[in-house]
Amino acid sequence: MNMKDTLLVPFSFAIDTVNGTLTPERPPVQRRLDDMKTAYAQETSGDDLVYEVRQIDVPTTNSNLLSSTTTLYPGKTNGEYYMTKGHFHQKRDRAEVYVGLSGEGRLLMASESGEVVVEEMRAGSVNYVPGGWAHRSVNVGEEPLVFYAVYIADAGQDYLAIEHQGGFPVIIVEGENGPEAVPNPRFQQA
Ligand code: PAN
Ligand code: ZN
Repeated sequence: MNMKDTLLVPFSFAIDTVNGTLTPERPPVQRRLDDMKTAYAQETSGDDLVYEVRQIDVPTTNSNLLSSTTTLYPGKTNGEYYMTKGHFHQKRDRAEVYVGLSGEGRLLMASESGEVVVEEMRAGSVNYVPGGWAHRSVNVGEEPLVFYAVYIADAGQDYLAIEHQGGFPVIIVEGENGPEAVPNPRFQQA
């Protein structure tokens, strides 16, 4: 590789760990209930803001690392906690690291053959998402869940595969002893 063609100038950002904003500012991508009508076990709608993603752009090559903050607001729709859409990476083998900054959440991970792993997210948690695992984060607390994600920049996001199988194998609902993972009635193994 000719480094002269690919040499980037180093740069730095500061993260506000309570609300996920970046300095210098990056415009957020916003997802509202209306953008995720079919993501939940029961169809939902409304203009409530569910989450915001602020991305630090780099060239989307496999020699760069893309990173972003996600601010996932607290709330529930039909008993299900607010969550991200969730995706496999378009390039299935691309891994990702999530670093929890504030709030309380769960990270749902599911393989293409339907295996499920649920991990906790909070300030200081580090979750490793290996290639081949779809991932969705869920806010189970009363404050915004804020985390920083870093992944190989050519990964891409495949949302359709998750939609086609009716979501993840489990959903996170409020149980008697707090948040619990229960089977997703809409899930159909691909
Ligand atoms: C994250 C997610 C972010 C939003 O940066 O993209 O939390 O979730 P959705 O992309 O599922 O809407 C990530 O996993 N990037 O690959
Ligand atoms: Zn991802």
